[in-house]
Amino acid sequence: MSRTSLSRFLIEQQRKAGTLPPDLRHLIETVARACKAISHSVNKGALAGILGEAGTGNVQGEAQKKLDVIANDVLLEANEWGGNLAAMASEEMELPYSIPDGLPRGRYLMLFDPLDGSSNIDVNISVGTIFSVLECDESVTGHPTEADFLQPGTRQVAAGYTVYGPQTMLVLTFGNGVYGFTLDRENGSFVLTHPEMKIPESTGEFAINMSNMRHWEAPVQRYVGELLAGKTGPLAKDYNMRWVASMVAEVHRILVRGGVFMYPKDARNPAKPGKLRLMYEGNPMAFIVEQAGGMATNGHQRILDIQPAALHERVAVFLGSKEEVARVTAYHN
Ligand code: AHM
Ligand code: MG
Repeated sequence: MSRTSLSRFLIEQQRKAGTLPPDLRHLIETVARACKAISHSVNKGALAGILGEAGTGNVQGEAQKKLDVIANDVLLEANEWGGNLAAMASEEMELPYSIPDGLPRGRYLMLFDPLDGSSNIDVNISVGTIFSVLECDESVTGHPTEADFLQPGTRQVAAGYTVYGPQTMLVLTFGNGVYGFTLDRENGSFVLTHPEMKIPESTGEFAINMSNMRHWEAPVQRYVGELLAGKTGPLAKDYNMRWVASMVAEVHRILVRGGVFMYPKDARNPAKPGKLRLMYEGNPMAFIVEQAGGMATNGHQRILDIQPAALHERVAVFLGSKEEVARVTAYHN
């Protein structure tokens, strides 16, 4: 059986006129290498003494796990030498990280959540890395600042995630479809196993943290109420529910077999539009989901159209199979 490695896939994309610039290809190769290293650490777990709390907090006031910090360091270290980035931003760092003077600088900006779903690490459930790539404006000559990152998701030139589950898989888009690669641990290469991933338009599966039900707004209460009502309700269908508490795992499940994922606004934090972060969770996942034929909104508008006002801005998320996301969005509007 002839296998397409990630490297071969990327070179082929580059050769198809104009679809993938060489520096973006290098950047993706570097990110993939970093994700392999993170995958090794995640797999070792307690054997390497890296489970548990790091004893520090991030800018959002969340306790960092040791593996959050390790994954962040791996991504920074791998990419600062690559020569393709002008700066990086991460869930784990308050401010953007500029490529140090003296190292080659490129024209891209990358944002990432180094280890998403990290409450799952200590209990051996899937976690993941999410990343989003933007172009740095040509007028920026010095070190990019937060303002240079504040571009809507429509400006992403690439996005992807790696899920560290029973298999480690890298899923990518450059804006012409979604491609999934499985890590072959024996030879250390990502192999194209899921070409042209497509989300089924309709679904019978939803994902939401039901324990927050009493805090949701009326349109979400109504929609989830209808899902729960099953065959005898207005949707005339029985639905199944899953909640991994790891967005990467939920989005991956939805890419493979359909479904709708929701993390709505919550009355406990009226000032925040949601829990998830727009720039390194909402946007890259929305780009991937749309490229796979699905839909992603904040209840009112397309996530990709939102003009961010801050690096760590939050967003309500409804994404997945078109029919369902369209329905819950219509209930809001
Ligand atoms: P994290 O980036 O701090 O790991 O938080 C994001 C995660 C998502 O992966 C997941 O969908 C959500 O938080 C789960 O939240 P909850 O524990 O409220 O169900
Ligand atoms: Mg996260």
